[in-house]
Amino acid sequence: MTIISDHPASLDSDLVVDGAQLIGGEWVPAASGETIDVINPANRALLARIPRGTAEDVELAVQAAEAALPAWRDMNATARGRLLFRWADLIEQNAEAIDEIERQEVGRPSWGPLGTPGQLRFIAGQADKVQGVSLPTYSPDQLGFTLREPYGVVGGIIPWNAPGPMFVTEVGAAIAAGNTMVMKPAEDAPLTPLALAKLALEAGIPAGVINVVTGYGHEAGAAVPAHPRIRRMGFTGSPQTGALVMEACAKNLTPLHLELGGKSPQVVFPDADLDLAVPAMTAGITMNTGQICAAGSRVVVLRSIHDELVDRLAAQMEKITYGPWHQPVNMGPLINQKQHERVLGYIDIGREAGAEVVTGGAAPTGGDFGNGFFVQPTLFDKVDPSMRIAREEIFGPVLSVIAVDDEQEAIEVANGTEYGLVASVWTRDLGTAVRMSRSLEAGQVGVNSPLGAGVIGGPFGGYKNSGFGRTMGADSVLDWTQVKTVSMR
Ligand code: TXE
Repeated sequence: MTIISDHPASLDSDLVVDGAQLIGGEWVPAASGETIDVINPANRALLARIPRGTAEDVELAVQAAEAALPAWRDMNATARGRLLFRWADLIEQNAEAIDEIERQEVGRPSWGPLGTPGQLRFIAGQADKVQGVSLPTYSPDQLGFTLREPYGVVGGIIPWNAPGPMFVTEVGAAIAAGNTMVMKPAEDAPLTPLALAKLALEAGIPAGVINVVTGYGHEAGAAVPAHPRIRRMGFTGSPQTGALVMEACAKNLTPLHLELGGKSPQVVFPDADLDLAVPAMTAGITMNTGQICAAGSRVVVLRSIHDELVDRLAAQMEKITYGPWHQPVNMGPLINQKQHERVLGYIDIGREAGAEVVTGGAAPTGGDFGNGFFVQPTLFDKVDPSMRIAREEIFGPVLSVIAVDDEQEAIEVANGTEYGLVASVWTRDLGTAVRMSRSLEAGQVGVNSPLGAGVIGGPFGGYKNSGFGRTMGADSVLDWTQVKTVSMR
C-alpha cells in the first residue's frame, strides 16, 4: 500500500488504498499530482484521498492494458477462470474488511455476508464456456465454425451506489472473456473497487489486466470512451452521462453497453399476498436508501385494494430505522450533498404537483444525524402518472402510489415511463402473472418477487431508455466478445 496523503485514517484496513490508483500493477498517484477527498456520507469524515486522474493517466492505463493483453488473451481459458475463482476466494476471506470499506464510503449499514464472491464465481465459471458454433459448408473438404474472441483493451465506468458488486461483475465479465481493462470507478466510492483490485493482484491476475484510474467523471471518466484504442465500453450510471459516453463511443465507432437506472413499477392486484408484498416493496425502496437502479419506486395498485395497501405500506415504512453506518439500522444516508438536494427537491416537486405525503417527506435533523445526508423514508399517495415523481428516477427512499381501475390501465401506467429496467407483479392468479410477465416492458420481471432478485446468473439490463446489453450472467461475458467466422479448407 502506498500512502501519499497524511490525514488521520478512520478506516483501518490493509485493503484501503490511499492516494493511489492502479496502472500496470503499480500503485501510482495521478499525473496531475492532485487528489480528491473521499468522505463517509453519514458524517462527512474524510476516509482517504484518491488521485485525480485525467486523460494522461488513462493513456498510461491503456498502454499497460495493451502490454498485458497478449498473455491474458492467449492463456488457457480454464486457467484464466481459476484465477478469477481465486479472486472470489480472497474476496470471501476478506469479506468483513470489504464490507466495512463499502459501508463507510457508501454510508450504508451492513447487509450481512457479501454476495460479491458468488457473483464472481458464476462469471469465473463462464471463462472456459465461451464457445462458437460449427457451421455447414458448401463442400465436404471444408470446415466452417465461429470463434468468440475478446475485443482487446476495453473500458468501464461504474457508479457509487454498489461499487463492489458493480466492479466485480463488470471487470469480471470483461476479463473472463480475455480482455484487459481500464476501469474508472465513481469519485464518491472508489475505495471498494481499489481494494478489490488489490485482491485481484494478490490472487495472481497479472499486472495490467485490471487497471483502475480514479478521478472525476468529466476528466478521467470522459477520457476512457474518448480513447481511440479502447475497443469496447461498459457504462452504468445516469441516462445523461450515458448519452455522453455513447456520443464519445460514436466518434470512435466503439461498441458499448449501457445500464441507466429505472422507475420500476410494482403492480399490485387485489388477490396479492400483502404479507409478502408490503415488506418486500418497502425493503425494495429503502435498501441502500433507494439508491438502487432496480428500486421499485412506483406502486401501481388496483383501486379496490388501494386504501389497505397504502395504510400497510405507511406502517411498514415507519418501522424502517435509519442512521449512521455503524448502527444496526435498515437505512443509511444518501451518498452526497448533490443527491441529498436532488431527493429533497423531488419531494417538494411531488408536494407542489398535488401528491400527498403519507409518511416521511423531510430530512431528519439533530442527534445521530449530524451533518450526514439523511432523508426520511417517504410515501406519496394520490400520484398521477404524469407527475415528475412518477416519471423520473429520484434515487432515494421515495415511493409513489398510483391507483388504477383495471389490468389494462395497470399495464399502460407501468409501461408509461421512458425507463424499463425491472417490473414486479404481486398476484396469486397464474393467468394474471403470465399476462403481466409478457406485457411489462422491462429487462427483469419479478412475480411476487421484488428487484428481479433471487435468480443466479440472470442477465441484468434494461429495455427502452434503461439501456442495452446485459451486465450479469453468461450473456455478459459473451457481450465482451466478438464473433469471427472461420472457413477452413
Ligand atoms: O451519475 P453519473 P451521478 C442516476 C440516479 C442519480 C443520477 C445522478 O438517478 O440520481 O444518476 O447520479 C462518471 N464521462 N444513477 O451524477 O454522472 C462518474 O464519475 C464519463 C443511476 O452520480 O452518471 C461515475 O463514475 N464518465 C445509476 C459514473 O459516471 C462520467 C447509478 C456515474 O455518474 C462523466 C448512479 C462523463 N462526462 C446514478 N460524468 C444506475 N444505473 O444504477 C460522470 N461520469
